[in-house]
Amino acid sequence: MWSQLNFCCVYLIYSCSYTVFVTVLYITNFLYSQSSFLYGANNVNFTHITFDYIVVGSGSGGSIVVHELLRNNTRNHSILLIEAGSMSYSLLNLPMVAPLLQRTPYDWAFQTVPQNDSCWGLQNQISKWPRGKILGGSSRLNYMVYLRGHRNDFDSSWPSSWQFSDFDQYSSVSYAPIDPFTPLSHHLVPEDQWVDLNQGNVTGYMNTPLTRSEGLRSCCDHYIDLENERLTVLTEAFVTKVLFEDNTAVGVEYEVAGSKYRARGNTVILSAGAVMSPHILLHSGIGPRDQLKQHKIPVLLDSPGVGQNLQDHIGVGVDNVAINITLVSPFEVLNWRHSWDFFTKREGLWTFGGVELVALLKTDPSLSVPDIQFMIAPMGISIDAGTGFRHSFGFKPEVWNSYFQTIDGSGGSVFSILVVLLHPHSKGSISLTSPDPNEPPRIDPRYLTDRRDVETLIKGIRLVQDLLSSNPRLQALNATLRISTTIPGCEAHPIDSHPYWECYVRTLSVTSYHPIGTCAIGTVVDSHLQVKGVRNLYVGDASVFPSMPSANTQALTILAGHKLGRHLKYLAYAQSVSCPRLFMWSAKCCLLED
Ligand SMILES: Cc1cc2nc3c(=O)[nH]c(=O)nc-3n(C[C@H](O)[C@H](O)[C@H](O)COP(=O)(O)OP(=O)(O)OC[C@H]3O[C@@H](n4cnc5c(N)ncnc54)[C@H](O)[C@@H]3O)c2cc1C
Ligand SMILES: *[C@@H]1O[C@H](CO)[C@@H](O)[C@H](O)[C@H]1NC(C)=O
Ligand SMILES: *[C@@H]1O[C@H](CO)[C@@H](O)[C@H](O)[C@H]1NC(C)=O
Ligand SMILES: *[C@@H]1O[C@H](CO)[C@@H](O)[C@H](O)[C@H]1NC(C)=O
Ligand SMILES: *[C@@H]1O[C@H](CO)[C@@H](O)[C@H](O)[C@H]1NC(C)=O
Ligand SMILES: *[C@@H]1O[C@H](CO)[C@@H](O)[C@H](O)[C@H]1NC(C)=O
Ligand SMILES: *[C@@H]1O[C@H](CO)[C@@H](O)[C@H](O)[C@H]1NC(C)=O
Ligand SMILES: CC(=O)N[C@H]1CO[C@H](CO)[C@@H](O)[C@@H]1O
Repeated sequence: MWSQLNFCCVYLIYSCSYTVFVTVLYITNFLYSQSSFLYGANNVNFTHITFDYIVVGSGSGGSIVVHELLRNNTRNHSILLIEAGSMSYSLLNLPMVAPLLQRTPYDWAFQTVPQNDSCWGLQNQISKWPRGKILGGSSRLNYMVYLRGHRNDFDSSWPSSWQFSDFDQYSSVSYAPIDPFTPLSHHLVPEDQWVDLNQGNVTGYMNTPLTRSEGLRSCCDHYIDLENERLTVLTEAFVTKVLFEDNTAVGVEYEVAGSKYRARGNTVILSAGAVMSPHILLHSGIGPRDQLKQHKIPVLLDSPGVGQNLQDHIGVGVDNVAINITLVSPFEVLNWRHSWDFFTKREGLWTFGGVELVALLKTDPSLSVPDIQFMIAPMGISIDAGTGFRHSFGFKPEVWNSYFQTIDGSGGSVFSILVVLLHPHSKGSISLTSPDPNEPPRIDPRYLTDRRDVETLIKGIRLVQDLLSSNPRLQALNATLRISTTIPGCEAHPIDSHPYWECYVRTLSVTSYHPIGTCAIGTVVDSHLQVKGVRNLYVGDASVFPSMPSANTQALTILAGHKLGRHLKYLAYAQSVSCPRLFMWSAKCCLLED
């Protein structure tokens, strides 16, 4: 009775605040699109100008490309940045609001095709793929984790010009580990396992490094110098294809409010993300010949790799640990102290991104790179009584009711050690559904189609069990891995058996939002990220990675943006002073450039 009353309160609080917030978002978005979609220009038709660079997409990759092209560039290059979403504004800098942006106009809200070997607990076995549709792209929806991965990630699938040390040489984005937020930080981790994971040569735990500054979200569009007069930013403009003269990219075609326009540029950079960059290439006639022909798109270049090699991180373990204290209570959002802490100290729940601790671990010490990541949150997705997260992931009602909603209404009696598969063997693809670029692409990640991926995730769950059973401070909180006899479809398997965990993994695993690889270095682009087989066209986003980093993907995407921006500057510099080709990438020329 008491717990039902409690549950109703939580439900009411969250559904009301969610509705209010989303209404505000819709109104703001509407006002923005009415007032102007322009920054630094008077119209949306640039027929008579040729820009030096056109950058498509302002996400983690595109923002940093623009930042590099403007930074210390004395040659007055003109840049047109075209973004399909609208401008951002300061409310959205509050880290706490990020999950609420999903399923709003700031989200592309992509979906995969139904999965056969995974997503059994999701409606129609479809995985929802939020992606940012706003200045800043997915860096505005993400949880701000800044992890670089492991030195050995740059294996033989990468060209030798990509090294872990590039992070030190190029990256100018600032980040810092979050201060311990709940007692979990002190209870969970054995002292000898605290490390700085961003050194790239260790395994262990740390308080999550975040791209956050003074309690506010501070990434990637933050680094775009919007006041620079050499930059024109066009928002709410949807790029449909790249324009070519022979094999040379000369501009893009885009749509604003239903009308088609063209812009000319000497160099075109696609930074539309791992879903949309291959989509734009395909609609430009660059892709697997048979697929283009099937959709009656004239073939400019047969490039079989476009859209292939799709990889994503999936994780299992939301709400997986029961505990007998409350770490973050659902009622906490109403606590006036958090607004006080925010306005006076830039601390507290409003500034919290959700992930308090991260770990990189090896299930076998002989591995050259970590194969499992833990993302540890001091709450479960049941905290909002099924008003938000449940729909963002798309859990089936019966799965929600039998696994998540069984947690009593106080909600705080659970937290999450999300076990993430770092290097999936299963690979999928992005492909055309129609000759119309406004139709979203077909996304098939083929999650868990390779058995080895299931085995690794089960080993990861065993690591969670080891952690919980070996740590006296966690035992003092009676922390136990939740094992449910009622997960639909898994009831028949003996509790805690291998088949039980396989069923659990295939039913409850969810995306951790890291699609990559669909315009990979080696097959689609060269080591300088230029599209092979055509001229003056580059890709600068998460789609260029041939393989997964042992980390969340934004740090590596930012690195790709830096490397591409610098390369283009060097190229322009070398052309203008006829720097000897041999020395083009040498430190000397770089110094002259900077
Ligand atoms: C909910 C969520 C949480 C995440 N959490 C983390 C995290 O904590 N840490 C981490 O490292 N990573 C995280 N990620 C992943 C990370 O944000 C992405 O890997 C990264 O932002 C990808 O950058 P990108 O430049 O490839 O694409 P995006 O950032 O998605 O940028 C693509 C941009 O291109 C625009 N665009 C697309 N198509 C067109 C078109 N046709 N015309 C014009 N513009 C177009 C889009 O609107 C968007 O702005 C998260 C992602 C999500 C969605
Ligand atoms: C853009 O401008 C050019 C020339 O000024 C004109 O021919 C063209 O129709 C315009 N496009 C649109 C969609 O208004
Ligand atoms: C760039 O612009 C500035 C001022 O607009 C001008 O003084 C300078 O000569 C220009 N540089 C080049 C290389 O064109
Ligand atoms: C799932 O399996 C069915 C039946 O075997 C098949 O028709 C379908 O194409 C498969 N779906 C995917 C996404 O592989
Ligand atoms: C990891 O690298 C850092 C600096 O790059 C170095 O100081 C440290 O000793 C290395 N640690 C190990 C375990 O190799
Ligand atoms: C400890 O947890 C187990 C399993 O969740 C539960 O059965 C038991 O009652 C708990 N004990 C205490 C003292 O909370
Ligand atoms: C939590 O469980 C432990 C172990 O069962 C018990 O000793 C402790 O008193 C419990 N704490 C609370 C707050 O219930
Ligand atoms: C040589 C030079 O001008 N370097 C500048 C490059 O830009 C950064 C800031 O963007 C300055 O701090 C450097 O001085």
